[in-house]
Amino acid sequence: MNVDVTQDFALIPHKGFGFIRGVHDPDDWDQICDLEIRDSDVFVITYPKSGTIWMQQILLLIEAGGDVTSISQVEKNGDLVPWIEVKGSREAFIKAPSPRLSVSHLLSEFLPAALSRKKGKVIYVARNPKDVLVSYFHFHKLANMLETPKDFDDFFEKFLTDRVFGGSWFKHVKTWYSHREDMNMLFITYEEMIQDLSSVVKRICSFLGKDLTEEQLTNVVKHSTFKNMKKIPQASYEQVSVDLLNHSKGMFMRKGTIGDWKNHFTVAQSERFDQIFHREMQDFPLSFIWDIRDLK
Ligand code: PPS
Repeated sequence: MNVDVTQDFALIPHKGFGFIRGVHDPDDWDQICDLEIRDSDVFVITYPKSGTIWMQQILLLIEAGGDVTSISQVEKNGDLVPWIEVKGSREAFIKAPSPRLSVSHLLSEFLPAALSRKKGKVIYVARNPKDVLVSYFHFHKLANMLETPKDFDDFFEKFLTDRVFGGSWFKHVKTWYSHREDMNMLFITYEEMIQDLSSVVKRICSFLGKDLTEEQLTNVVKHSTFKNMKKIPQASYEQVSVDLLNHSKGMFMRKGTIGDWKNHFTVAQSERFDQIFHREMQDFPLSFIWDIRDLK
């Protein structure tokens, strides 16, 4: 990652979205949408903290037929499945051999327009936003490109007023979901992955047209569990330079569960969040699991 971390944490507004100084290059913002897309291209789209690095690991393992040694040559999985919006990725994408696997937190209008002509494939991963908020709060403490929050209450307000990279969680999920018919899109949730990873991996394989043996599927699942990913430095981002992630302040692979928000939200915060959620999502056909005990 060719990023240049600064101490100016104010997001740079561009067409209603805030970019991170030093991490995102203004030259890319209006050019990513013009990229030519191959049918074999795969974009994983997430609001931050919704399962991005988990999907990086799964896609890499599917490509390698479950062989975990395929990632041993790199420092981190993001070298193989880069964020398309991070400086340098766009140029690298143009020259990369197929299949090109990328991740992104951007809104749909910034992504290649060809996706809306059913070129390439999109996997959108959504996570319940209370857990997203908590995960993002902790990530802000270790990520040097993001401002360390004063406290949880302060971050709670920032998240609800869209003053974080990624903007409004509601807008992100809803606008991407609205493209599920015009794009080749698989829409999955983090909670489904927690509930039954094996079924989700099979759905991803079928979506990508990958025909893995039972043994290969078993290995993909085995090497992408939270416990095992934590032991793989490339997957857990433990080898990333301290300039970017300060692991003495927390781990990328933190809890990996559903419902940790209950350990952070006050009753008043939870009720306020619920009200906003119901207002924003009342016409939206997606439901989330908010508590690990609600898994079937
Ligand atoms: S980022 O920075 O936006 O790319 O972060 P992202 O990868 O989207 O989200 C990080 C959260 O995903 C959790 N994670 C997992 N959970 C369960 N199983 C597996 N294998 C897994 N891999 C990553 C990670 O722990 C972060 O969630 P929290 O709640 O902070 O633990």
